Amino acid sequence: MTNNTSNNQEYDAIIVGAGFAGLYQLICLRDQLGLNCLIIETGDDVGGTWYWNRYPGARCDTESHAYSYYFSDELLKEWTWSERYPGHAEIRKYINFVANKFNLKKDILFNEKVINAKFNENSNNWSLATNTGKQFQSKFVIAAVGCLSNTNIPNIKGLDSFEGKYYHTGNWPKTGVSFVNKKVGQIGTGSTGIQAVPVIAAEAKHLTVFQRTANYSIPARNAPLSEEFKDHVKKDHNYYKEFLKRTPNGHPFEISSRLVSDVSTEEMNQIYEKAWEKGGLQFRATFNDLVTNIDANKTASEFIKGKIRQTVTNKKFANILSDIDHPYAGKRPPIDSHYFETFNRDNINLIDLRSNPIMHIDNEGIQTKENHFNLDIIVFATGYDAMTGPLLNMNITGKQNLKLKDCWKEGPQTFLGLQIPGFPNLFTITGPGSPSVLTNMPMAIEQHVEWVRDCISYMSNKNHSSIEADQKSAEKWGDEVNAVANKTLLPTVKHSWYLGANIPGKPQVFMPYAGGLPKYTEVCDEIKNNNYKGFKLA
Ligand code: N01
Repeated sequence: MTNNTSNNQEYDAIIVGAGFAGLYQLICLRDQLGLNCLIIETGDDVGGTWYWNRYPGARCDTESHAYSYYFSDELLKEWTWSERYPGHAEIRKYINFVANKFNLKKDILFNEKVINAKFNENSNNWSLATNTGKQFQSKFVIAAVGCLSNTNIPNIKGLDSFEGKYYHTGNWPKTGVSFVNKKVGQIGTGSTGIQAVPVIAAEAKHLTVFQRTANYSIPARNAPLSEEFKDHVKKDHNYYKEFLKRTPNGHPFEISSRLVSDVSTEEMNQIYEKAWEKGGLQFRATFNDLVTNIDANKTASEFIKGKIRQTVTNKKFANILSDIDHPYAGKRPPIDSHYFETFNRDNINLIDLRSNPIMHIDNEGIQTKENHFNLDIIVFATGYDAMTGPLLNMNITGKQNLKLKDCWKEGPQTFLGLQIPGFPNLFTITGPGSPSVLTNMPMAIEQHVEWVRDCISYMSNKNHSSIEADQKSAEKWGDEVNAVANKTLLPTVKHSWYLGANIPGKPQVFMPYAGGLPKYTEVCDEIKNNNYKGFKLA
């Protein structure tokens, strides 16, 4: 890959990150508005989250026909997914296909990480610096850095002394990792850990899973797509384009309007059974009140716990796995391929860290309160400093020397997750305060990217050189984000990464907007149609 840019260049717009968001932003600003743009990307290729997440079993849990760009009919006709849920390698193929089709790589600077971004009030532009000392100037900066790109390896005493190898799932070696004849320990049982366990156990000599919080999971029922379905998606993509925009989470299924109390227990169980057989995230769409009413939620939670107990034959493991302390879908609900069944293998062990916590790591492995585990490889499926981490990592300084890390010491404050008061001409794609991680990401990304494009186009037409979120608008939006979240069960799960609770010392604030993508889009459109009311234009 060539880096065809010289040092200290000036751009109309610099986009940070070459994932789904950054690539589409480049198309919008460069090809549609004719701006002089550059993407700066840490990796050596496009892909964003899928560039880094190559761990065993890594697969998207949005169905492939929805996990696509919808802005180009031509692209929708040209690309064909092979499976119900796309694997990480196929997604990288797709995103490379897009980058090549739109000739994007020539405007991407790879292998450079933005480590500083500073707004210059006199010249009304941004200075960016990278880890290799390169400097750039740009009128606009668009942070397309992803919500889950700042990996979290917990600070466990003695990790440095471990003589085996250790890896974080979100920074997986491109060359892969062989588990053949290895004793492996995996810490973490979130969406990632649940995908990794069956694949690692199938290859390794032995796998020990260290679980802190037991988790729900629904079978994904992944399978190759039939030729009929592939044809249907190509022929009817306009139907999905409209559908995905009107459904709250941007997924390709209807959310039922019925409440749990509308049906008999027998009917309810039949509905859950059918959804379990069908598999996937639509399990949570079986009833309208699963994420808002704790009694309704308990019925789903108990159903899944029952399935875990039926599946896992070792009673001790079954109890550890089904001892779940929070409502179903209160945390991000995982889907899996034979996760619970894997605990019936004879080369797996499960440790409940709540009763038997990790004390330290030594040269040979992991020491818990009660046992020592000799290991060759430790896999950290321990998640991310989500949403705010990737932005704070850029060391952003706004007007009057305002540091983002100081502004956000009590938690993130944004207007619509798109802009931060005090940081003019900086846009954040799927930033905190936007639907982002609660939706099918490409849908949320397209909406944001197009909003930013239209905003910059408006500024150019009206001869504005600067836009900045108004402080009061951001405060009001923060209240709205909280109010909407509080109508759901999501903020009640105190160990959720949605609240930043997985990172010691991180302020605990519910970060995504839970009101759904259609409602959010309506708010954004109204602001746009009112000449960007709530933003200061100059
Ligand atoms: O991370 P997580 P993830 N000691 O934070 C445990 C998306 N995603 O990478 O629950 C011991 O959810 C932690 O325990 P606890 C999706 O949005 C998408 O799995 O904090 N354990 C938990 O079990 C998802 O939600 C896809 O008590 C520790 C696990 O590590 C998000 O990424 C696929 C620990 C971390 O779970 C993040 O998922 C995969 C410690 N010190 C992921 N620290 C798609 O398919 C943490 N843990 C699109």
